[in-house]
Amino acid sequence: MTRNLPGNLQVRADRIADDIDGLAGLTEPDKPWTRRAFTPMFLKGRHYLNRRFKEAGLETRIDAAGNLVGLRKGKAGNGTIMLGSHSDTVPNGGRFDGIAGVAAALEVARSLNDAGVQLEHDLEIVDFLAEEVSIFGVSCIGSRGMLGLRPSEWLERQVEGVTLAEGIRSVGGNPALIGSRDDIKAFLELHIEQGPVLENERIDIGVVTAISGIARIEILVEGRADHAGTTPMGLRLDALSAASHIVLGIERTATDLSRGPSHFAATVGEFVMEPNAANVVPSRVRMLIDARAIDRAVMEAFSDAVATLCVEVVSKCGVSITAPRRISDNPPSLMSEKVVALLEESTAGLSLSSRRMVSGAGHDAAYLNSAAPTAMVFIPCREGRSHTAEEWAENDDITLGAAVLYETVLKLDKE
Ligand code: HGY
Ligand code: MN
Ligand code: MN
Repeated sequence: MTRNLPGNLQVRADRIADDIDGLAGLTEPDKPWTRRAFTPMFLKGRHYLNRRFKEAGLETRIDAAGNLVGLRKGKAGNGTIMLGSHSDTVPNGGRFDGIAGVAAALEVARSLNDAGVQLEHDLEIVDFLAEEVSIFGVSCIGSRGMLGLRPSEWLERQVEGVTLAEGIRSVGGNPALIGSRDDIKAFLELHIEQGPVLENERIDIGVVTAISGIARIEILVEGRADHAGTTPMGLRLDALSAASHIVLGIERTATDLSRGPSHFAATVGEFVMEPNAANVVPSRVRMLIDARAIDRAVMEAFSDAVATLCVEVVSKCGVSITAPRRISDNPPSLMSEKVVALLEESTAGLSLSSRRMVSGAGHDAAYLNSAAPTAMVFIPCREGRSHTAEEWAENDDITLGAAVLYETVLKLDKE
């Protein structure tokens, strides 16, 4: 929803728009908007941001984990207030997922300069490396790396002949160094909601109280390749039809669990069948479930239900199914009540409406939360759509969110 911005905002909408558009101009040409981590296009985005960070008077560096960090010095020795998000995208993703948070954070730094404010604390503006699931199949590589939370075995993951360690080096990081930060006073991340609540309820700001845990569960279904024309229906071991029973069972279970008191969602996001030939009975299916829960007990209930479903499908279809394997399992992250309250104070001070909410999406903030009091600012996005080229957020809404960040940095700085 466009609006008339209050006249007394410290932050400027035009500069935010310039950065959103500047990054939107850097996308794989035939797949708007795509700027995947570890690609030449991503490095073009980094080059753009590095220039804009410097223009804002920030001292820039690439840390060992591969994050772009812009430092605005405060008075020595009081620690760091950190703002940031990510500039990498999913394929054919949006112009705002992550990017809005980096642009808003950068605008806070510029606006503090305009106001001649010297903070007690250092301020860091961060573009975290590879928040999205990249070619290496894992997410939040930079934020985990910054805090020593990146599993060491990830570095040897090799895709298209490149290891993750080489990928981190390619953006200027040093994977041999284990990250650790004990100086972060607080972390704030602005992000588009990626859901419809704020728009539907016509609320300006979402204050995030928890970030869902994310489990990714792999299931392999082994059938038997046979001639599609001659094999009697009753004698087939059709891996695809067996997998279909599992997929529909997952949808039923997730829908039931989503009607419970806390957020739950699950999707079979990756699905590969073999040999994928019209006249061959499918012999094998690999599927990857992405499941999100705020309540661990609900995630375990889902996981148990999937295991039971697989046993039922084996006896029904005669195929063999490997036990569902959790290839990643990140716990939910409860935000700092103190920082949540400061965000609400800032929002009220700006005469903006706000509501508390949880995040079904994962964010770098989930990891920063292990090192510092952390909370997030959500802003509305059109029809709640995200991870699609149709993703859209109004620049005025991003600007209001940036104003909330600005006011909250000032409050944190005085503590
Ligand atoms: O998948 C997520 O939740 C985030 O958008 N990376
Ligand atoms: Mn995303
Ligand atoms: Mn994101």
